[in-house]
Amino acid sequence: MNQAPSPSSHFDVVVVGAGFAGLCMLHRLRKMGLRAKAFEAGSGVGGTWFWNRYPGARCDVESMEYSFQFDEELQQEWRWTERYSPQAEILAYLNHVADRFDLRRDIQLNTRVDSAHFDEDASVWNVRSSDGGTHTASYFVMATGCLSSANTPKVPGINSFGGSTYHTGRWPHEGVDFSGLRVGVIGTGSSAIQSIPIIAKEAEQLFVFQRTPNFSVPAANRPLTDEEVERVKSNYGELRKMAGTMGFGFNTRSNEGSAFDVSEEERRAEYEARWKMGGLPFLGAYGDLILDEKANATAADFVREKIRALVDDPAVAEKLTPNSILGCKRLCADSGYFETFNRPNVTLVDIAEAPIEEITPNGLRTGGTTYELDAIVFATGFDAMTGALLAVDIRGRGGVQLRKKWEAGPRTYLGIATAGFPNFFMITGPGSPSVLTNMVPSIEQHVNWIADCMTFLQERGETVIEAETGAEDVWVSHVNEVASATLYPGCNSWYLGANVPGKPRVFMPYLGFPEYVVKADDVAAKGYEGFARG
Ligand code: N01
Repeated sequence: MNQAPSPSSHFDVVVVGAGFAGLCMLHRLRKMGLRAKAFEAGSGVGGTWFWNRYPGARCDVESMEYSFQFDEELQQEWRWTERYSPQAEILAYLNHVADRFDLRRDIQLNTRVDSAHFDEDASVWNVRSSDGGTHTASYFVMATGCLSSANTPKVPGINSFGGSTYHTGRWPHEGVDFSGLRVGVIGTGSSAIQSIPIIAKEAEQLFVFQRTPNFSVPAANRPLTDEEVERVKSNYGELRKMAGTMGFGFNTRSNEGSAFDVSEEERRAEYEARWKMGGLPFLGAYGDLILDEKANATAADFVREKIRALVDDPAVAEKLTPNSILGCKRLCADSGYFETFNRPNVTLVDIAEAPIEEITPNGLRTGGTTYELDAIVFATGFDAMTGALLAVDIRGRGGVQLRKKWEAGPRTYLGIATAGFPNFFMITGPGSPSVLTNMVPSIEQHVNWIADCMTFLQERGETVIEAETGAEDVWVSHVNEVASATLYPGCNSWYLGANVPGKPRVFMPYLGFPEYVVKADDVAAKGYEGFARG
C-alpha cells in the first residue's frame, strides 16, 4: 500500500529507505510514539533484497542469524528453509515484517529523498522528496544501506549496444531468460560469482570479463532440517547474545591464535575442515590471517591449490587464481563457481592488462578482439558506504554540504553522526563495523542506539544533538589507525573506495566488532559523550 504524498507535513523523524534498516527504525520509532515517515525509492520494501534479484542471489550469512531479533514471536514464527537464504525468501521475510508490524502506512514508496537541509533557526530538517513533497522533521535518519548505489563503469560506446544490458544490483523483477544468448558478464565479485554458474547453464555462450581474480570458498548451502531450526529456536536469545561477542556468528568458532601456533599438518586440517563446512568463517581459522602477510599466505595458498584442482585447464586455472591477500577484498562464497569454467560454453577473458576498450552495437572489444554479445551483465558492484548518503543533497549548519565535508573521505563519529549536521543519524554509516559484521544485528544495534538517544533527549526536554568535531577527529584517527595495522589497506577493494574512479581512498568500515558495541554503549551511558546537546 502506497500512502498518498503529503506535500507539506511535519514529522518527528524522516527515515530514508525501507530495507532492513528503515523497517527496523520505523518500528522502533512507532513504539516510542513518534510520528515517523519513511521514503523508499523502490516500488516495494526490502532495500538491497528488493533490487538484487540476479540469478543465484543469496546471503552468505546464515539465515537463522541474518534476521531480526527485536521480536521473539517474529523469530519463532518465521521458518528459514536453507542455510543461506535466497533473495526471494529474504524479500518475503521483509514483506512479512512490514505487514506484521503494520509498517506500510508510514512508508511512501516510489519516492526518493532529493535533499535535506538543516534550518538552524528552527532546528528542523527541511526535506524534499521526488514527488514534489516538502516536509519538516526534527530528526533525519539515513537508512540507505552500504551497498545500494550501483556502480556502472563509463565504458565508451555503452549506449550504442544493440542487445540488453543489466546491472546485478538493479535486476529486472520479471527475471531474464538467457537461453540461446551470447552473454558477457563484467566483474568477478560476489554478485558475479553467485550468478555466473546459473547464467552459464542457461546461456548459449558465456564470456566472463575478469579484471581481478577473486578468492572464493564453497558456500555449502543446503536445506535446514527441522531439528536444527528447533535447536536454534529453543535457545534463540542466548545464541543471539553469544553471536554479539563473536565475529562470525553463533555457529562458528574463530581461532584467536596465530596460524603459526600450530604445525603445518594441523593448519591444513583446519583449513580443510573449514573448506568443507563452507562459508566466510574460513577466514576465522586464525586470528592473524588479516594481520600478517605470511600467515595469510598459508590460507591463500590452500585456496589456490583448491582452485587449481577444481579447474581442468591449467591456463584458465592460473588466470582464476588470485595472487593477492585472502580476505583483503571481501571473501566470496560460491556454489560451483570455479567448476563453471570447465564448461565448453564458458570463456574467461582476462582484462587485467587490456581493459575493455569499447562497447559496440554488437558486443564488446578488449585487447583488440571483439566479442559478439546479445546481453551484457554489469556485475560491477557499488559506490559503497558513501554512495547512497552523498546521492542526497544533505546540508548541515551554515548550508555546508555533506558532499563538501566528505570530499577527502567520510568523517563520522561512531559511524552514526557527523559534526555540523545536528539531529542527523546514519544507520551503519562509514566508521562503524557495518559491512565487516552480520549487517542485521549491526542495524538493530544502531537503531536501538539512535532511538535511545532520542528518548534521552526527550526526557530532558532537549531538542538538538550534534557530534563534536574533536570527538569525530579522534574517532576518524582511531578507525584509520586500526585499519592500518591490518592488511586491508593494501588492496583495491570497495572497502577503500578503490572500485570507483576518483573516489578518495579511505578504509571506510571500522574494524572493531564487538568492542565497538561496548564503546557506543559507553558513549550513551556517559550522557552521549562527544556530542553537544541542547
Ligand atoms: O561487487 P564487487 P559485487 N572494468 O565490487 C569489477 C555484497 N554482496 O556486487 O576487482 C572491469 O565486489 C571488479 O573488478 P576489480 C558483498 O559485500 C554480498 O560483486 O575492481 N571490471 C570486480 O570484479 C560484496 O563484496 C552477497 O578489479 C570492473 C567486480 O566488477 C559486495 O556486495 C552477494 C570494472 C565488482 O565486484 C559487492 O559485490 C553479492 C571495470 N570498469 C554482493 N569496474 C552475498 O551475501 C568494476 N569491475 C553473497
